[in-house]
Amino acid sequence: MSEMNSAAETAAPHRYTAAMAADIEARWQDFWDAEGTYQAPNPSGDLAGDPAQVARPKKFVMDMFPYPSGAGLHVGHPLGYIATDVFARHQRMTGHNVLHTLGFDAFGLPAEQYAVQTGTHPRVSTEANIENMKVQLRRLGLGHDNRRSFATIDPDYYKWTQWIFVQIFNSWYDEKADKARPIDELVAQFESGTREVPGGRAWGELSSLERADVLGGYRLAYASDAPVNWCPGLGTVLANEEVTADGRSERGNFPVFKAKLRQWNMRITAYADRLLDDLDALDWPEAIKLQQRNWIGRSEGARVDFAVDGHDGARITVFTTRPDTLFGATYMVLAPEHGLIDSIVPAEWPEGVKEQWTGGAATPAEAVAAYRKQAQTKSDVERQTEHKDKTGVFTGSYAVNPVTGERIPVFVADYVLMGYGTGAIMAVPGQDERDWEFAEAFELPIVRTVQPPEGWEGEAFTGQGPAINSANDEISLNGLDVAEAKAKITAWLTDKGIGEGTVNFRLRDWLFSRQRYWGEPFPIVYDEDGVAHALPESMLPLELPEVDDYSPRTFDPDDADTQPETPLSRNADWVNVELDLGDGPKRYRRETNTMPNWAGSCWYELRYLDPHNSERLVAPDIEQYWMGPREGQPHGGVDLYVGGAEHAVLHLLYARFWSKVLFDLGHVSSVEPFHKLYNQGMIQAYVYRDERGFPVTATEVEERDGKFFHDGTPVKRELGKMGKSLKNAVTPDEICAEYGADTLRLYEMAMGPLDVSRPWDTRAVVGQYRLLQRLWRNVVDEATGEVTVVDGEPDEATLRALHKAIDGVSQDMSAMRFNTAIAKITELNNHLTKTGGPVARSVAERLVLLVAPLAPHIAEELWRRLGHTDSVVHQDFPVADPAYVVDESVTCVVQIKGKVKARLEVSPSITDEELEALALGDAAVVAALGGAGIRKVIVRAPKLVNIVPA
Ligand code: ANZ
Repeated sequence: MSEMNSAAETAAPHRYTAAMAADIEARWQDFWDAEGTYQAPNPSGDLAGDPAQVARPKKFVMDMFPYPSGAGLHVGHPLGYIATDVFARHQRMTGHNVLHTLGFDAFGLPAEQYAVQTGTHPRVSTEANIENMKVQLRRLGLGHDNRRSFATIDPDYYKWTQWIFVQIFNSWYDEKADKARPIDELVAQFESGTREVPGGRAWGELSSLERADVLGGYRLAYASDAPVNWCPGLGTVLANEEVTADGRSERGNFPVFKAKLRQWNMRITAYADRLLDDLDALDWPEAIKLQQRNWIGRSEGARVDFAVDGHDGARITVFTTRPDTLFGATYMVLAPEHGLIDSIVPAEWPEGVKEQWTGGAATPAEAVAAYRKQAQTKSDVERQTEHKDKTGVFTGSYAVNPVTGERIPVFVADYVLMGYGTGAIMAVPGQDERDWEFAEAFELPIVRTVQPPEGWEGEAFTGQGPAINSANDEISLNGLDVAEAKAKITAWLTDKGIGEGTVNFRLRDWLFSRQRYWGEPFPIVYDEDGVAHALPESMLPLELPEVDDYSPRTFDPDDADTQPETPLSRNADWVNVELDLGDGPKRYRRETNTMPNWAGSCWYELRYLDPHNSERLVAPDIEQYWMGPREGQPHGGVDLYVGGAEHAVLHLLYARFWSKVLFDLGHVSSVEPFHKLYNQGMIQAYVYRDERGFPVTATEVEERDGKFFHDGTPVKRELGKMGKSLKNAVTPDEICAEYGADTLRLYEMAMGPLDVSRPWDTRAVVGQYRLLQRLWRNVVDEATGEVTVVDGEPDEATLRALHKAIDGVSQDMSAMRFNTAIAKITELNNHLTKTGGPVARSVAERLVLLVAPLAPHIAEELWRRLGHTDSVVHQDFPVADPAYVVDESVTCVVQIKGKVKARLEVSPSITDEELEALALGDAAVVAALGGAGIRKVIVRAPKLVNIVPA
């Protein structure tokens, strides 16, 4: 601190300074901890408490919990935490039982990568990071119920993550009941014969392996050999959501390949419809709902079967959204990974094959093999990029168009994806742009089946119009519009048994295993036949074994032909075990994959409710109390969930899915985890780059005449993220040391609307510091430290200023407009400063209460100095007296034909009808009208009346 300040401190020893803020803040933080000020009582269990508080309406306010990174927090991180804290504090002061706490999402790749680099165990580094972050967070004065905090790596926590996995594994989706049910109920149906066993044999005749296979087709968690995203550079497979648009790993930016590997999946697709439908009743930003809808990607269409010419019984089933165009299907395409290809490829090229169809290969098999290899290195997005040159090879086989009877060539081409629909399409160049491009490149026939507008030539027509060229002896679509034609052909196909209407989703099942060490072990063992068994609850948690070598085996990032090796598989003692799963001791082999880092965040809201329960995930009455459905929240859920918009799909979709499974199985009463979602903006920071484009340390940059210099050389300024790598990180610790946490909190909340991104400006922080100094001065004498407030009534102007502020701040707090709340508090405080003289106690106290959610330490201190012995945290928020809120009168302008003829002083709450009557009765108006009739009166109460004479 500067010398000037210390001089001022001698003159005013009781001024609010950084040193005083530090003292106040530390003192009250200790007090709150000791008193358990922020503890939210549960209705029962070990956290039960004051029944009067439990009887209040509940508010469950939650943040997206942090990943405890080694770099610690910069000032951008706590933006959301401060906002939820302010909101929660206001809710507490308006009669709610508020649950607010924070845990840590602590499994995942970065900890493991850091551990590999430094040679420390990920648990050691992660726990140290958590401790460090807790210290940083505590300094901010966040009102968390610390009894409820945990980290996802705590065995007491992941026991229940594993337990939920077991519930999911042990259930199936009953389409008829439209919900998940225990798998035992399915087995009972197979046993009794009320449900036919796929394959047609009796359940009793199947071996245990065959039964396991059948059930695997139903379980909501199942292992399967499917093409997955294999990332040799990370040594693990990845979920679709973790692969970027250009086919690389989101983390590390390594190439990702399609590889066939046996992996665990979650059947999230069973919930596609419900995940879509239930979005409607959620109070979420529309943009996020839209992203989820697009990700789920529901599309209506039809399945159509095509016979393969010369291959008895072989069928290619396609999914199409345009069955009406069937008469125009002039060729077909299979995705390179399609399982049927090998069985339809003939030994020789058939006669009449065009040269560009063969890819220059001697046989169809060679052409297909070469093409497949090349396709493997491309991401789905690359393969689907519009107007890219279309590639493909002919399989040598023909299918039969079921309505035209024509033989149409079957191609393999990468613009068709295996992961969508059936991985096969009927190609209709006349109506589909991609098919048109392919047909041109491969000289395939084009038949239009929808009449394009006059003069339309040289490209596909994807619009609406009457069907043409679409008739045979049995059916004609000609003349029908697209919707009618779709309905007619779908009915015809269904009737013939070669197709039916279907709904297709873009959503895929969730790839759930990772070849990593630092994740939850699967509670799964395999018996000698390779059948998977879930561990019983008594064997949970299955703890991660201590291993010496927890680094994943990574490979040349570009080598697609590698195979993952799981770190857990290297520990033979842990992997091979003898267990009694109810039928005597037997040898088993443990699953050696671990769960993805999303698992722990799929259900953490529930554990906050009942964090120490060792018998259940959460006690039902406690879950119902905090999460259960209620008026306006038909699906239940957290009342406010705040976090970044980057989690729009992954975390929020996965958490919704788990919630629904737990609901179906009767473990929770809420169908949705998060009723209201709010995305805070980002705190951005200036990045300064030198000539070569490298960032230079932001604090060393000087500004001269709007130009920026580092060490005398010019640098460029741009707005970017904040972080160590861009050399522009500012830590909350620095700001707390320089001004105090209350100033930091106010500054972050005052920067702008919460949902908008804003640039950090350290030089502007002092503005909020000054506000707190003026607030202090309005209550405390800086020279003596005495409280200066006086008893007695304030003047009318002050009462108006006070109640207007109370009214405005109350509304702003509920709507999370903290920046405008601060502006109103500032206005009131300035009014008091300007008025001069001691402030009336009743005004000072209410001002302190208004400030309390935003700057809790100084508010607590002033509250105490004002003579109160109880904490400010649980006081009632002030209520505005409406009599002082309204302006006494406003001026209304009365116009005739746009010209002002009169001004009326009216009440601001006057209605349109009252105002119209008043205006028409006004003497000046009557005179100006001069007896002319009135055609129209436009009234905008309370400020304007516009009269149009006849
Ligand atoms: C014939 C057709 C004619 C099609 C036409 C479109 C227009 P959405 O809306 O995204 O569901 N398709 C189906 N499976 C595919 C796959 N695995 N890879 C690439 N394309 C695939 O799109 C469905 C349409 O995309 C389907 O309807 C199919 O082409 C294509 F005038 O069938 B259509």
